Amino acid sequence: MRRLDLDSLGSVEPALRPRVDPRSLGVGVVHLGIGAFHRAHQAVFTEDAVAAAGGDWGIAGVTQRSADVVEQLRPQGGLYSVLERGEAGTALRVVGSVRELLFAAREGERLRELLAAPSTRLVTLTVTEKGYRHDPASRRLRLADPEVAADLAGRAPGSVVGQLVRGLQARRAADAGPVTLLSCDNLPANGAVLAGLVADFCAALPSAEGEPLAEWITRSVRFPSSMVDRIVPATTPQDRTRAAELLGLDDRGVVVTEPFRQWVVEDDFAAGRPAWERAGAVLTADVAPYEAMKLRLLNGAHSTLAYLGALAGHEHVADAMRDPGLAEVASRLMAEDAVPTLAVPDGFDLRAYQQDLLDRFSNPALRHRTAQIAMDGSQKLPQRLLGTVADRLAAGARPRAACLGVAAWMRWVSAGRTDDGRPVHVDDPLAERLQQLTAGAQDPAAVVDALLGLEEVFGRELPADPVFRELVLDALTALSRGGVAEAVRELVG
Ligand code: CS2
Repeated sequence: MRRLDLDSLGSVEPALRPRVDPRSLGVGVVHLGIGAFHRAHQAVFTEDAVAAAGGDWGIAGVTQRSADVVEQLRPQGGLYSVLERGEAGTALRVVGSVRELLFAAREGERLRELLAAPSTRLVTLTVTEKGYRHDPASRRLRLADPEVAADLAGRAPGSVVGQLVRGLQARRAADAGPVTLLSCDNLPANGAVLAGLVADFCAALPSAEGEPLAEWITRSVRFPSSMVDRIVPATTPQDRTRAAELLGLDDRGVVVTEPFRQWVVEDDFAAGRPAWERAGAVLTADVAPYEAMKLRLLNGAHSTLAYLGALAGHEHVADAMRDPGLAEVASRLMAEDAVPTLAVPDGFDLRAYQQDLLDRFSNPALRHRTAQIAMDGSQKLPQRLLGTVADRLAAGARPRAACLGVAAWMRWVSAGRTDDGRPVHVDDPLAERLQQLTAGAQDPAAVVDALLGLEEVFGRELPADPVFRELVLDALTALSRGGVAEAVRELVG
């Protein structure tokens, strides 16, 4: 079958083609971390914004860890399809907003050149929580991280923050003007966090180099925050086959997603932006209420369903949702624990939002693996569950569902096996530490105490709270004794 590219695009049904002529689109955005999420989210919003209001906002997509996406998309002229799978059926569109691809490890020079180009006015990021190389509890850059330390010593940068700071240094030297750095990762106050990490990196440089750079950054660079939302599971061979049927072409870069998409962006840009509001995004002065709502309700419930579901032998989130006990845990976590901690914008219907989340999780057309969401828990727990727990404890409440989520993570990283005896692979930047800490732990109390000692995850206050320890220990004890079934029964009856 012929491959999708700029020449074969003419054979695709017109309604499925990009909404902007890719050949006419110049690059204005550099995106770090061009995985499936970016291609199904910001790249779609950007194409629709340009279709509605114009602008040279084509994207140069940078991969960090592997060259796979470059190899998939470069021969296709950056084109790929987005396959939307909902209850009502499947839809496909080809997206053309990605105009250039590079693999940072091999093309660092080109990355620096792009970051220093006056035509680049926006740098966006989806590098996942661990890509920031910070301590989630303190939100400071881990200066001792080997990648960060090597970047500080002056090699061609390998960490995201190193790449950004060296790029900004080149931009300042080239007098290329202001630019905006927009984080699109699932971290609270992601813009402020990124600004802080860039400042931490500058402060660790020799002062003659770091100080004037930091001063220029303060004047010339904006770091708005944003809340992103779209469920994007890993693409399966079945998705590729389905896309080929709809396209009549072979597309190696297909991404699969749900019909829903949402983007709330703090409207604070140094050098313009695409008219994303014309594509359905919300541009606002304060993203914080939306962020907290999304991280605590969607991601908090997602992670809880992922750990409990994976331990109980459910391969996908929709399978876990078919288990009435697990669906009830998700719904109580939201309604009883998270909702009371949220201050939502006026007129926002939180009840409908929670129901929509349960429906989205139950979408049987999406094969979203629980093991995929279970990854990197040490980087996800604070903003997804621990914030909720801390706020509820401070209010004198007992957030049992959220503590069950924390205990399920503890079980996942310490038990080595699922309830039915299948081996667990812990994929986490702290995997080795987690393993060492819990290796000698003989009983649930020892596991809880060992893991609560992880200050970079739990901070100092929570581990010292006796109610928190008690709730997590009760849940972990039930998980160890009678598996997910018993722990869920204890919570929901
Ligand atoms: C998921 C998210 O993998 C995960 O940890 O919880 O990627 C989730 O699907 C998105 O945040 C939805 O917007």
